[in-house]
Amino acid sequence: GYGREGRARMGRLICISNRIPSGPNPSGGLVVALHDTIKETGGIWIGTSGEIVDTPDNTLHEITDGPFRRMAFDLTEAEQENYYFGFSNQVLWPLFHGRTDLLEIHAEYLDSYKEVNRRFAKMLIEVIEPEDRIWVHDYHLIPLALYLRQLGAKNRMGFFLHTPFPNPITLHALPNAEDVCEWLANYEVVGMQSERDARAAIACLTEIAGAQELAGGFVQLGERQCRVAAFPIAIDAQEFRHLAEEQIDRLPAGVIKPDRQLIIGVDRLDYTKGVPQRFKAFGEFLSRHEEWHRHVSLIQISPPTREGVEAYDNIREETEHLSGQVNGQFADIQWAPIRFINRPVPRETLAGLYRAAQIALVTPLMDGMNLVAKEFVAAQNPEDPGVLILSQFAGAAEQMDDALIVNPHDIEQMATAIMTALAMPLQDRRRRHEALMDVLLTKDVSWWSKGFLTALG
Ligand code: GDG
Repeated sequence: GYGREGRARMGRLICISNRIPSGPNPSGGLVVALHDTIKETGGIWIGTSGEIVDTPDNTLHEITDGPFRRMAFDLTEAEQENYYFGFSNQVLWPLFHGRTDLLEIHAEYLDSYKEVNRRFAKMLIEVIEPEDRIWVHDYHLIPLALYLRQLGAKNRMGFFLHTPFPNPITLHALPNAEDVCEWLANYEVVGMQSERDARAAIACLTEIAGAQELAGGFVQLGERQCRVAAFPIAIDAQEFRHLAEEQIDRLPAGVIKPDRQLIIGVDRLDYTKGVPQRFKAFGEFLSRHEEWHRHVSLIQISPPTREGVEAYDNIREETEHLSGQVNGQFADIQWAPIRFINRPVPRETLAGLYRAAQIALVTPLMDGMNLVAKEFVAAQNPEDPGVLILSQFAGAAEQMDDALIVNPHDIEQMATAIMTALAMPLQDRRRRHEALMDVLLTKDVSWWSKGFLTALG
């Protein structure tokens, strides 16, 4: 091998993400998708531990509990600040979602981002073997392949981006836009959530880095050739449907009320998710339709994330203000139109709520995929399904065109869509649900991981 791991085994899958899946029983879509392949190939999941230390690690440590092998390293306080909250979440996250107005460009953020990726590569090279396939996840770790190659790694390496990828004009807002292209070109496979993002990545590679576009999504940059393609991430729809069936009867009393329709929104409290626009649209709907007062309410579940970052504090204030405003304008002693919940809800409850709801509002301004859209559809009762209102800017819209597709910037159109959904005849709801469910069952999470791993070879 490259390192001290000993005898080379055949083709382990080494899965790499910023945070390793935590706890003795890690869950979540990605874990479900990759768990089996990791186990079967004797693979490892490697990433940061979530612990903060004073002196940086120089070797990966084993996480001993759990169903598959995991290794981790700890970040220092400064790395957490600059690599994670800084470059990853105040540069790349807003940039990739088209929010150049929120960019915080600072040299120390970029330096730390590169440094953490370099340090990670040095620790990895000790662990990986020539036959291993390496699958790197998400925007925190884009340069990893380049740094591993600089240390001599010749492995097949794939990268999957969970967020959108910007067009060249937007990427140019980054002083080192060209580096990002070069980083990407060091993978054999660059996976995007949607065709939109795959096209954008190819445009950036050619226009910014001067790469040559070849047939079949292949791109040549200097010595390197990589394939850029869309691999839309998915859920285990079957499992989620069962969970929802079982959980709808276990919802706390009072959640479902006769004579009251339920609209649901579920999003990490993030400025990309379009929650302010959603609240405004619901307010607009209520001001148009007095006959619906007391007969419909919106539950918005928004657990806080990335707290302490200014843009996140601001979105929290803005959404609290707007929900207060709508409630102030329309509530009476029996009814408040919006229930805005700023804490995480257990996954089981979420599944039950989706099934209890007549409408889901999934209206991000920009989103890589959006799994809430898929979970809502999977949770529905096929005999009497609810209606998905979906932003055209969610990657999910490419696959889910039987939803009611809306422009989240167009408040009036969204208000109209709420009315359309509430009035939609059963037959129409069934037809749309069937078509959507068909996509979810054929293109499920194992279809997704197999697709990527096949491309990786
Ligand atoms: C990124 C990309 C891409 C939310 N609140 C609670 C809760 N959730 C769960 C949802 C869903 C997940 O979190 C959110 O996934 P999304 O896909 O909607 O959005 P991001 O978090 O932004 O994810 C996105 C995704 O990566 C995967 O590639 O689709 O585009 O931005 O599963 O159900 N779960 C629980 N309580 C909550 O309060 N238990």
